[in-house]
Amino acid sequence: MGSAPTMVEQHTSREDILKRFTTIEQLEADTEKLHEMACAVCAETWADRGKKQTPHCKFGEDGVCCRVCSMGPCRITPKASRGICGADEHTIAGRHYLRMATAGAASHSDHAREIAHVLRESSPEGNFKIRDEAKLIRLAKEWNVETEGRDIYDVAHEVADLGLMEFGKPFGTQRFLKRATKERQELWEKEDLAPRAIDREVSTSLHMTHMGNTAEAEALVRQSLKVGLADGYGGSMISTLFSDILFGTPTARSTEGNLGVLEHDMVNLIVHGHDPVFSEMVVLASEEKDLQDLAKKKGAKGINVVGLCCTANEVAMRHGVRMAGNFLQQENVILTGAVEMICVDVQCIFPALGPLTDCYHTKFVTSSPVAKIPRSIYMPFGPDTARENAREIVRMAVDNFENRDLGKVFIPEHKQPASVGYPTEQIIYELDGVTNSHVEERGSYRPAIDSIKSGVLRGAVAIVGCNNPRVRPDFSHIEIMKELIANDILIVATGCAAQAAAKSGLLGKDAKFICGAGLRRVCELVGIPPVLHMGACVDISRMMLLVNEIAGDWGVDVTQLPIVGCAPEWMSEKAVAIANYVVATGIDTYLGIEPQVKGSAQMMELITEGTRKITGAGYIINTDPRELVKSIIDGIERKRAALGI
Ligand code: BF8
Ligand code: SF4
Repeated sequence: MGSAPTMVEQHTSREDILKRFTTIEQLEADTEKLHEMACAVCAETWADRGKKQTPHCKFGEDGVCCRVCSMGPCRITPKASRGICGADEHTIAGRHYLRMATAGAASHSDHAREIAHVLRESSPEGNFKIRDEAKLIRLAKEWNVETEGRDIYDVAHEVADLGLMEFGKPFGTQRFLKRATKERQELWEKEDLAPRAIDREVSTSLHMTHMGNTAEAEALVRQSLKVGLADGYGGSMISTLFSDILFGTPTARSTEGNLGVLEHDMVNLIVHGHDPVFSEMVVLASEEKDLQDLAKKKGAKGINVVGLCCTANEVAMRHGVRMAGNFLQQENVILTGAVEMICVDVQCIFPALGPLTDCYHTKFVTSSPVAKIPRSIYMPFGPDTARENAREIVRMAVDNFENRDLGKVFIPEHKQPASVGYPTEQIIYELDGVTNSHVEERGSYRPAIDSIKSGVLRGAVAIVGCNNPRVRPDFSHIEIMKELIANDILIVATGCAAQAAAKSGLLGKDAKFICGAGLRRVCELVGIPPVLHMGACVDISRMMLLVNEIAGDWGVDVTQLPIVGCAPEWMSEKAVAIANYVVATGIDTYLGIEPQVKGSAQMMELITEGTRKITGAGYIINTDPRELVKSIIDGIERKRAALGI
């Protein structure tokens, strides 16, 4: 249970409270100083490259440049309303949009497949063991796998095999669709949106967008929803649940976020990317005594492993590993001059890290054949050799400590306390505490639903996605979150959005002091922050489970809930896949960056209004964060009014 505010807290002014947070201006000043230091060593940053890339190509921005065959590239202009084959702007923009969603779904799902293979290789003596048996047994029962009297690893291997079949099975649809409400399942069947094997949907999408196939924009948007669902209820959900089984279901824990987590007197080792198989092992290796001793022998106080991007979220919520920052912070960590090594697995890794690390003593290690990057040290990482690989990586970082050039070191001091690790189970456990003080009996959605019905909480928003230099990075995340919590709207966050919250202090318990009275009361009663960290981007699948269960318990369709999604600064193709499965689930999705389809009026209509006729939800797009947050609040209030609450 959380504690009541102390006298001091009750009498502290809002201005004093606000001083406890790191402001966007402070975050920007740190970045600016680091970027100046980059200039001094002739290094380039995203800001330099961004200047050279603007103004962006208008055809690309509008989605009306096609290069899917070598008769092209073809561009739609006032003079040329069709490409050589006759494709118009709607076809071209629609195909591009579907290809983005497809690449996103493929990326999440390939990551999931790796984890499924690791689960298949798990063994009591091996590098990867089963850490959440109860979750494995529940899933085995859901999938009709015999559990009675069997060795837990036999069960795990059979579950892994079934999981792997989800990628390529010739018949049937995704198993996890059954976790959605009955209404959603029926709708997906009726609208032919229920995804078959994940690889099948990826292949079909590429087939549809090949020269000379689908030209109808609506069909391309429908397939975007379907391939999105193959991600959300296929790849991402498999990744999340199998990771929980292998590495443990996260629980609430304390950590810190922002560049101030780097240490002057320790070996700083950054883990960056997405796949927890790699980062888990590096974290464990860094704790081994002989490597810690080696660090001391080299003059360091120890080994400081910190995370970046979604890997940071994975290891923070399972080990409390501190988070150095999000996507656009990946160059900043190198620019501090205090990082011995940045080791990466897959996705969202700037190729710029190669030339940048050349300007510093920092070693840049890549570990996956999926993400080989020039000017990195490639050290392939496999389940059998994982511990040895991880030890070698850590040893290399430790050995590099003596090469740190103190003249190049600047570590910004800002960091914030953060509570992380709120998967679905933890959120329900915590929110059930609003009325149920019996810790061991908690697990009902009722108090959460009642808090929303009574208006103590007006609703909930999932804030997700990347940061993006097209807008003022992190500004939209932070401003939108502050405004929502001030309006008694609970936030769940993942990915780089969650990291933006961590950097500013919004994952800390002080954030309750800038909430509306209702949300503050809930935070105080149960001791949670108003922005709940749910994990990495694949963990948006956790959010899908949460909304489906709440809708089922409430007895309404998902579209009726005062719950929406928001990606204020999204940039990646994975975000397009996510947005599609969120909309397919019936959840309105507010975007602060325009999808690159503006050159097609039909596509703009389809993604904002057209999907609404199919799934009951669509995009609301506004590049002004103040207007975007206002439309979110209005949207939530409209849903409340329609429910009569
Ligand atoms: O998968 S939020 S920049 S790190 S894509 Fe990438 Fe975007 Fe960050 Fe995680 Ni998600
Ligand atoms: Fe041009 Fe059509 Fe080829 Fe695209 S598919 S490049 S529009 S000819």
